[in-house]
Amino acid sequence: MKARWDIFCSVVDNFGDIGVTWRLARQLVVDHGCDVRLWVDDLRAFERMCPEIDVQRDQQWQEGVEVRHWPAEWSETRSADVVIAAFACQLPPDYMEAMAAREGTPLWMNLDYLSAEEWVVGCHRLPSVKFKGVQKYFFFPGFRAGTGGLLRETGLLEQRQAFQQDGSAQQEFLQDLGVFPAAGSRLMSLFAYENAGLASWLDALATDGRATHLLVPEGRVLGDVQRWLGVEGLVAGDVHQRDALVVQVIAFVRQEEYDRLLWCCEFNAVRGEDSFVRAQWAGRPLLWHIYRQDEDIHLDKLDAFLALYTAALSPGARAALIALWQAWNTEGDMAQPWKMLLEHWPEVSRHAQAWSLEQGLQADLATALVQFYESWI
Ligand code: TRH
Repeated sequence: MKARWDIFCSVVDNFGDIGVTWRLARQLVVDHGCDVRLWVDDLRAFERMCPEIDVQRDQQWQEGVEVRHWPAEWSETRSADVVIAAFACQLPPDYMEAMAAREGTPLWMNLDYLSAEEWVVGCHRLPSVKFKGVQKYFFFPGFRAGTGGLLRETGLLEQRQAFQQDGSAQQEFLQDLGVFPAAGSRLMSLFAYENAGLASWLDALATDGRATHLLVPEGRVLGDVQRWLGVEGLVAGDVHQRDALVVQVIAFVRQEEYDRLLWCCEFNAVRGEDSFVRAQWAGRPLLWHIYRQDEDIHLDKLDAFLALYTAALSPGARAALIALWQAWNTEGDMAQPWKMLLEHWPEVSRHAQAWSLEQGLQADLATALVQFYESWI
């Protein structure tokens, strides 16, 4: 009999919580034949990346996943075989009672945040709290052997490579988005939080010897883009040129299209968790705007990733990449590090490709979860 999974997602802010759980839910259905219910407390955030979502409905099916609105007032529900609380969200107390009352004990896991830090390996799959005999486990995604790996759909890298080798497929995709970059220009994407360092980067791009076409999905960074352009009320479809730089605002697209967008670009600025991983699968150089945390603990996470990611680079390329990422995450001056990075572009590009293939050798997160469940029963 198919295993039944319940995934609980509380949308704290932004799109990462729903982005990760929606991707995981679909993959469990498509790649592993599981029965999945995805409980989401905010269907509006979900609708942005999956426009078919009907925000009025408490129960609906999307791509083989049973999507349930997680109501403030919980009504009695039987527990599944496997229960995932995403990002330490608290399950409804009545649901926990249902887990404890169930004949066969369910496997209960907390799906944690992604981090490249070393301690993650030691904590992955460890028991956490217990509720009336039901044991909860930590499950950590990660880049290192001994972690739960990264979300990666079956065949993703092959699809990406085929698309990147198919110039007309890329052109058609971009045309559908209304994107027509000038021949020879460097296509880049920018998905970021507010960042006071942006102006110095845009200045550098505008005065660069090579033209850049920068795609900016609607979102939090638009205020800084507007300030730099000296305009107001930017919306999807707007295109502005300043010297060598064309800035184009595009609509927030569905997740699959966002992947293709990343695959088309020579360089991607991404943020949070899920877009960060997707940019790595794109096999192209990237810049990460990490989600800011209290007491700057996010900077430790940033350093841990940089240490892993740049380990195989030459000293010059490593220094350039680290300088750029650190400037971006401290809202510093981007001009000099960007110029340094351009000097190492071929190496950094080759490395992005090699990194994606190397990470692709690890078991993906959904498979690791299924394997954990199978070894547990
Ligand atoms: O939206 P985010 O900033 O989410 C963050 C992080 O997950 C962070 O770790 C968490 O603590 C915080 O939320 C609460 O960035 P992230 O993780 O990249 O999620 C964005 C999602 O949006 C991702 O699934 C990709 C998707 N997306 C689209 O589907 N279409 C688009 O056009 C764009 C730009 C993104």
